[in-house]
Amino acid sequence: MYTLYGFPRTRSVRVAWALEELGLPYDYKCINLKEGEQRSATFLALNPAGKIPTLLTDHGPMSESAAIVTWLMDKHGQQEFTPVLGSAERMLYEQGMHFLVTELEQTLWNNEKHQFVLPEEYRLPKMKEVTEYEFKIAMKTFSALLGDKDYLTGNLFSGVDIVGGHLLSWARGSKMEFGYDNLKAYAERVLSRRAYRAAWQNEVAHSKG
Ligand SMILES: N[C@@H](CCC(=O)N[C@@H](CS)C(=O)NCC(=O)O)C(=O)O
Repeated sequence: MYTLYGFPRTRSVRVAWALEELGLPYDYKCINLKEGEQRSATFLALNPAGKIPTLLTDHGPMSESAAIVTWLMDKHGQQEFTPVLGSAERMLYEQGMHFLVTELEQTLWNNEKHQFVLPEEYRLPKMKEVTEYEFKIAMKTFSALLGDKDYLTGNLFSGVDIVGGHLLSWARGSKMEFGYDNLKAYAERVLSRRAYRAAWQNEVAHSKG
């Protein structure tokens, strides 16, 4: 059984969501980021970066949320949640995943880093304006990549939509508006999935215990 180290309202929901979609049971261990538990020696032994999500697998600990989602889907999802390697859909999957984590995510992440994540002496007030500008450009690309498809690779929901859906929910939480009708409909479609709600609720429930 997998063990997922996470904390509510973070990227760990991506991994919990993938596990829920796949119907895999997992142990959830809350690493309280507010109390600095990610910097404990025990946790650093699992992930030297001191970050969640971290997934304990039969092959050892794995980090990087987007990679974990793809690995889990490839291993357990067969063709349901992950397009076949080398297929046209897999091309769209890889393109979408890399765009999301290297282009779109960075605008949201830098926006937060310069407001409350970085030590105060490294925060640049101008970055809010810069990241909002870059966010708009990235959303234009996201809307174009989705086009009139239901999901990023076509008709089937896959791991890349977990990351895409999570980023749209993150954008809403950061009050970053996106005015594209196809993205609004996509956000509803993806974020209304049972597995997403279950993952979210499970993380919140464990953080209180
Ligand atoms: N690229 C990594 C980013 C992981 C990351 O930055 N996680 C944050 C929570 S969303 C974290 O653990 N922060 C704690 C810290 O940096 O001290 C991923 O996608 O997994």
